[in-house]
Amino acid sequence: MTEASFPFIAPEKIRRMGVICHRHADPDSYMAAFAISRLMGKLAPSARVDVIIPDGMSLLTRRLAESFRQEHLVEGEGDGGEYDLLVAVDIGHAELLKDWLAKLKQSPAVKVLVDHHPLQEGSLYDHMLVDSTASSASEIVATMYRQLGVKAEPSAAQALLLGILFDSQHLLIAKERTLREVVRLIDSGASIEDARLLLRSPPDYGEVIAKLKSARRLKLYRVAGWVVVTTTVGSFQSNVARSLVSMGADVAIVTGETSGETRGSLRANQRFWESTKVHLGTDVAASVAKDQGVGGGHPTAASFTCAMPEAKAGEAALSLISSLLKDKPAEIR
Ligand SMILES: [Mn+2]
Repeated sequence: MTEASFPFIAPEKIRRMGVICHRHADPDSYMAAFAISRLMGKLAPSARVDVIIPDGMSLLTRRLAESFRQEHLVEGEGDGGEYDLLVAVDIGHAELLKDWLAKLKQSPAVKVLVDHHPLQEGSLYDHMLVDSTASSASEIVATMYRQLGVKAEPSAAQALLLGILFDSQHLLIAKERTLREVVRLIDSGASIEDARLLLRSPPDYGEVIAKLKSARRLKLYRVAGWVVVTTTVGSFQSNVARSLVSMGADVAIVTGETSGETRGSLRANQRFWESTKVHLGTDVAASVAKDQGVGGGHPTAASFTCAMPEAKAGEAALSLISSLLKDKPAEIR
């Protein structure tokens, strides 16, 4: 399936379409959806395009969405209207569609997935533009524009650059092809300086406290020569895990109970992934949550929710990683 066949349905048959983000939409998901809606403005000018936010946006996304306004933004349920085309973007696990998973299943629309997460549930969709080697969903959308021969207008180019910067750690993990797409977006009118400024957030002291408190509760382990840390915190699990890896941990396991369930966030550095090939998404998060929750993600960044208490969930992830590394965790005191 190639990007050039998008939208897989005759444009004149599209009266209304929806572009669905994942729950707690991040900038990559929102910006990719925004750019798809602009793309449809060129491919099917008479179609009404809704950008659908099934269950909230991150604070940063909310702020960015002020500058990248969507004429038809549907938050939550929607009006029950019929869609001819539904495009899900940056979804990862289908559960992240929340209430829209059932709507997607029941809808007679042509269903398309645009994603850079490893494919977990393909049977939902009629067509898939999935490339887990792409930096971001936004990069895939940039490729769609190029292969369809549609020039991105400056606001769409800027949106895609924001999505790519957000998901690639400001290009730190960008591959050559990502950089080539970035240069093309700049040629279409995007500004990398503006994008960096827009992504900069004022400090959130809730997050600062969460990070420092979880540092106080940190447990350190040596596993097959790697430094693995575990901690618990009630919110900001992914931010905490990311900052522990930037402090030098090879793997961070952060779990916390919120509203009746345990959320876990796992991060590793690139060196860990390259030398061990332990994939935090498919090997760890998915198996920890198996039978009692959902989990998945990327090789070095993954998350899960489950019914285990927070400490148990952390231990389960640690023992799974240890067994994959064929070693026992030795606590460093
Ligand atoms: Mn993404």
